[in-house]
Amino acid sequence: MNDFNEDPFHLAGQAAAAIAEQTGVAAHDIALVLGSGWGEASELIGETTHTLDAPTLPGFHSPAVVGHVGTIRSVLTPAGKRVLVLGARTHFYEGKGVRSVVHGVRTAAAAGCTTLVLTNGCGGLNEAWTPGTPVLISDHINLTAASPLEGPTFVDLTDLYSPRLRAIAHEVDPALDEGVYAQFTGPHYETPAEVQYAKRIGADLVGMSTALEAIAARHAGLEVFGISLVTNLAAGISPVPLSHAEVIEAGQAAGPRISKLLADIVGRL
Ligand code: 8IG
Repeated sequence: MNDFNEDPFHLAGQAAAAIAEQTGVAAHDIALVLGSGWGEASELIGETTHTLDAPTLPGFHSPAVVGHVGTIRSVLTPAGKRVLVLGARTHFYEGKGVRSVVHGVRTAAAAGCTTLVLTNGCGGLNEAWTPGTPVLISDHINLTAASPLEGPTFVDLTDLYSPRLRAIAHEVDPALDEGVYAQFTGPHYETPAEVQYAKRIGADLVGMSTALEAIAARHAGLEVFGISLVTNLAAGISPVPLSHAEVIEAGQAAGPRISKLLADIVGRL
């Protein structure tokens, strides 16, 4: 069942070739991964010229979660940039392997992208971040005990989340806070004790994506930008237990505001 018995970079090249062929766009500039709560953001970024069904492309699977979108779009911005919008994130908890998790990122790199924008929905450890608050990712802690890199690939991750791109985001919204994102494996949410552990090791945000993709992106030479939508206070921070319905609801309520924010940021990249 796994397409990844062969070289993952070769498979990404095949997917990129299929994207170029189906869109007629030889090279894209920016890749955008849409996480929970960010689904409508691509409408404001520009004109969608092509919509591809992700699972028809080499190496892509159908998304596992309601609220996640299984399409890949080519969007033309007013500034003339080509954005490859990946709505089909594969999560580590799906058990398809790390190669599957980072296939979209590697495909984007093979499709010519030089910038990667990662978005996600996550839990917040800072009580001031009410559900619906966007937070820039300044760094990450990878708690998956996995890496997308295989063999002696000693990639430097200093400044993984580009200070240059974070400065651009701050120009768009000077009030944006920054935080360290901890990627847990999921699919369960954390226990309150795990949230306290995350806090003590320096995390501000907890989620189930992004870190592995950012590592693969750096290895592929992409400049990385990450932004989280705090859709809930992490377990134990709030007295109320978490529900997936609430997470979706907080994302929907924040939708228009964060879509505009993201479009303004992408418009300046
Ligand atoms: I949305 O509280 C969302 N995703 N690990 N913890 C983790 N992932 C999340 C959370 C959360 N909220």
